[in-house]
Amino acid sequence: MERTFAIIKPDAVGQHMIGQILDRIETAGFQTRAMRMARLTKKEAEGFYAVHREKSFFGGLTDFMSSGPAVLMVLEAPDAIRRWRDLMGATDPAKAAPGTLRKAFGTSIDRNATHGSDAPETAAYEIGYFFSGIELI
Ligand code: IDP
Ligand code: MG
Repeated sequence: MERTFAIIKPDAVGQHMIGQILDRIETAGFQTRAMRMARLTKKEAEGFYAVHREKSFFGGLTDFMSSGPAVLMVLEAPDAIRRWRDLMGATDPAKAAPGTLRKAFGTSIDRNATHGSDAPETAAYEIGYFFSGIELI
């Protein structure tokens, strides 16, 4: 079993897509080990995306991620990191495959509905950034 960290981003929450995205997560066979809603502060978003701090889109990305409530989740499944990224689709919804979440629910590369960890080390960092061990059920 493997765990990954997922976010339903503020664009998708604002468009009332939480339920549809959770339905897709459960239908795909992921177990939800932790979940809560939060509105990130700008500083929390900057810490979460610290790996991107030199990128041109960092300011816009962290503004967006702190612009409204998001759903933070720990998902578990065999090969969860790769399987959740496959279900999300490409970063840019315009390039995401049909049937993926970003194709269905994203509107642009900076409003792409969901987040997923990209490797075991980032999953461990991201899970620990938002959840303590006692919250993982
Ligand atoms: P990922 O979310 O698919 O792992 P990353 O490259 O880690 O993609 O980028 C983090 C987030 O930053 C993306 O989900 C997207 O919202 C945003 N982003 C990435 N590249 C761009 C860009 O070129 N312009 C604007 N936003 C971007
Ligand atoms: Mg990434």
